[in-house]
Amino acid sequence: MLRVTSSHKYRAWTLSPPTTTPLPLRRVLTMSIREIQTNPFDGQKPGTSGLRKRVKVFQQQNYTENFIQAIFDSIDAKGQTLVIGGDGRYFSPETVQTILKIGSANGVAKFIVGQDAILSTPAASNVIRKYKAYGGILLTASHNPGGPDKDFGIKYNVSNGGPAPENVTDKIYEKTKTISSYKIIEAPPVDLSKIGDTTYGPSAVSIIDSVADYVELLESIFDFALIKSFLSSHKDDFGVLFDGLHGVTGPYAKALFVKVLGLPESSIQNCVPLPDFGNGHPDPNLTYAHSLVEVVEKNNIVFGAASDGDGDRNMIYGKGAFVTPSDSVAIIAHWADVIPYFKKGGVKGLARSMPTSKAIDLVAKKKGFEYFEVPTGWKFFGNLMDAGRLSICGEESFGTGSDHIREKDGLWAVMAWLNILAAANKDSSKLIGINDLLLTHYKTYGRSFFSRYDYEEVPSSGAQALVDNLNAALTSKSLNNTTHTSASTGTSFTVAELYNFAYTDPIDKSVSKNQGQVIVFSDGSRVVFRLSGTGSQGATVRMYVERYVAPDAGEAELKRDTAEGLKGLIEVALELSKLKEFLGVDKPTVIT
Ligand code: G16
Repeated sequence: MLRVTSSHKYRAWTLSPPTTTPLPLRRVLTMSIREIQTNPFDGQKPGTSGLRKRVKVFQQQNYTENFIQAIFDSIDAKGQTLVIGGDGRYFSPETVQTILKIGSANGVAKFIVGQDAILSTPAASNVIRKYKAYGGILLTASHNPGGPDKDFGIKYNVSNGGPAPENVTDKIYEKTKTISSYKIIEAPPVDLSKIGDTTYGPSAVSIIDSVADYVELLESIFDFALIKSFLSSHKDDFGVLFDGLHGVTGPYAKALFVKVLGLPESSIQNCVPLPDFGNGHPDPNLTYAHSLVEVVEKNNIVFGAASDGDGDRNMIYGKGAFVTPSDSVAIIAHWADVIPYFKKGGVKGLARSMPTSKAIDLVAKKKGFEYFEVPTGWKFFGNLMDAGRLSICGEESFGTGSDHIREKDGLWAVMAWLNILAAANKDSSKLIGINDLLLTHYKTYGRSFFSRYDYEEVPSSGAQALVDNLNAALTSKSLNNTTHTSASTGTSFTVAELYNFAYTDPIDKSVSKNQGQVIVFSDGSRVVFRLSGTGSQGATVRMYVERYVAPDAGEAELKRDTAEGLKGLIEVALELSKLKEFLGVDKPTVIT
């Protein structure tokens, strides 16, 4: 039976009752717009990278709808093209349909959607840029676990392909506080499994291959011929293993490693994306990427790498060789001219997030590049890139990338390392591996020992008390000039300065305050305390420690184990901050 309904924007025919059969491609339906009454939910404030909560929170009636309507109320997407993608985690397919319904009701002209709701975060950034979309909505909680009892996330990206800046996310949050209704189209779900175009009420929907555009992009950046020839001439002494941790990168890795580079299928593992990531924690670090570490060690693999749930993070790990993300980006910056993209376009500038070690600053100084220190959050790099002042940047949180897109890019970093190793080995009679590159780098620039301690899901009150105590010491200057000695190493550290990091964006002059408490010691060592903005439960406290040793410190010192190199400083940092006392915990949940 057909009935006529009136809508705010136009009159249309609708099917009644609505069918749940997927809408076949090319079938044209006209649909009505309904306005549904709703009430605001507390706490829909996007964090470091979008709104991340437990799936069950998103599943509450109207919770997801409210947030999506708040996005549309904060942007002007009428008549525009919007990209939808994500890491394929649990609750993604249904949320894509919700976005289509609400987006269409809000006047979006066209949706570009990754097949099966899949588009890695870097791939989505590329699609937004390549097809000149107005923006995109990414369904991901990144490295957080997935599944019915785990996490989901929604993130809005703007037309440069990068995460929305704070003025946009603040606006979205304000809208969520007062929302009273959302607009929606009554329509059967779109079949997300078939590539092709269809119309959907007043909008068009284009389901695209999730992988092809991204592979084409990387082929335009790296010297794949060189990498391929290096790998084929080192079949016996340069094993490669990529671990997708059952995140979104599986199909991308298969295309790159197996199809483009011609490596065997055994060079990739855990490369089938699963909605719950195989019940794992898709975070490429030494704790959670143990599947990679174990196989690399057991099979003597020279080059291993892993990426996270949505494909923007990376870890480089070969047999007996771990590269900290801070060193990784510094090394990529140092070797940039062997990568065709930078050889052709030059390096415009370098940057890191504040807690990331200063290793990349040293490269910038030596090579005469401009460099920046921004708050934690990839969104802070975007303006600098758009202004043509930043080419390569990274974060200690396993994020590395460049201005080829506006997100960090896990597979880009892995290919950068392969390109660099291929170039380094070009005229070498002996195989140069990861540790050789690290040592050469330390001998040139010195080494920044770096580690991060995470205290996950601790009570918010304890975390706040820790921060308040540091702020009190900042105001009273009570810690300044005090000397602290590590009981186990006997090393002393004198506090030179304590400050709360604030950032003024050099391009739009926007100010971001309260970005972490920094304690600087007289020898240049640093300790930073920050509350994470990506957790979904309680609070997560991060403690970052950094100690620099000069290039002439001697090989033994430059090659020292990280934990040993930082032992004294960590002890002093814990004592100074009274962290254990405030958080009521003895040990960190994760050490990276
Ligand atoms: C996000 C941001 C990164 C940030 C990381 C950790 O990464 O994009 O810029 O460094 O979170 O943030 P926090 O310390 O606040 O938890 P991802 O990979 O989770 O999107």
